Amino acid sequence: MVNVMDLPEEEFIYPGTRACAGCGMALIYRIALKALGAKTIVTVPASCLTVLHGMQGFCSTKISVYHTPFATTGASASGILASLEDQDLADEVNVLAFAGDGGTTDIGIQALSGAAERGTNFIYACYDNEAYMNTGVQRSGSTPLGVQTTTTPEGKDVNKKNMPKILEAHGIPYVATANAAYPLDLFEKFKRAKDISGTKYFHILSPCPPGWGYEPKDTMMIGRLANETGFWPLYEVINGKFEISKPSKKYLDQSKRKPIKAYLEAQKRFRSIDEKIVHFYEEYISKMWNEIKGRVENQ
Ligand SMILES: Cc1ncc(C[n+]2csc(CCOP(=O)(O)OP(=O)(O)O)c2C)c(N)n1
Ligand code: SF4
Ligand SMILES: [Mg+2]
Repeated sequence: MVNVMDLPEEEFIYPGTRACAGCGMALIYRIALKALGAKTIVTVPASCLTVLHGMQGFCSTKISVYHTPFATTGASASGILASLEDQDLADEVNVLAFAGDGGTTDIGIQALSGAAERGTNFIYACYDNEAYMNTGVQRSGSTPLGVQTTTTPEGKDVNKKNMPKILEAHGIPYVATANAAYPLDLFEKFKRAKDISGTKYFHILSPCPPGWGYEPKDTMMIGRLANETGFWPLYEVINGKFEISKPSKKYLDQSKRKPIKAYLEAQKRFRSIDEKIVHFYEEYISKMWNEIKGRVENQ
């Protein structure tokens, strides 16, 4: 396990971006770039990450960033890689696609699925703030049950789709979940993915103060609660082998998990939920962890 002293001092994001205070996505991006280093080209669809990069003529990162239309992230990564291969540079330069949950689970899923099916040698990272935040908090396919958004004012009536599982079903060599509140785990996973050939997929919980309804100072607390309640298990699937990550390991024991209410009540987006939805989450978490237990025990 890496410790904080192992993180490179070099920053690839300049100070003073246009992201909100306490943005989980900005932290995820900063740590991922530290793991991948300067020889990285990023492709980004419309999202809060576009806004972080700044207006035409400015860029808040030291590395090259390509802004691609919403639906095309996987296809643009394939194109960037083909160009690098043509120049014999593909072994030296990492291709990184970085997209929000709307851009991944909804509008970009087709291009991503195609790139994964072709075995494109790149990393695709979805930062999941569980709604379309940049355009004012509309529901996405990754918004959880009961969440109030501008398009679900009474709370979303279905739960989020399981994107890591969908990517796992493509048979790619690396799938990982991560969480902005566990930057060292995130760093280690990006380092590992960098050395694996083929399509690597990350699904990263990205707390968002304005969209989720909590104070910017609480981003780490909220992210940690997602892990501690069992809502967001951290794991890797490497060449089909399932591995629970260290920060989540102890939650294999149900008695160690905090009640899901602690997570739900800390965020205004869940303010309209009733006991039925709380019960749904208890069952959802229990079922998810039984499946994880089965996978851990059957390796
Ligand atoms: C084809 C197309 N449709 C809609 C938009 C408007 N749009 C820009 S960003 C965005 C939200 C993106 O949501 P997500 O991918 O979850 O990223 P986040 O904003 O949450 O970071 C939308 C709908 C667009 N730019 N292009
Ligand atoms: S709206 Fe949320 S995801 Fe977007 S920049 Fe602000 S904190 Fe980050
Ligand atoms: Mg989003």
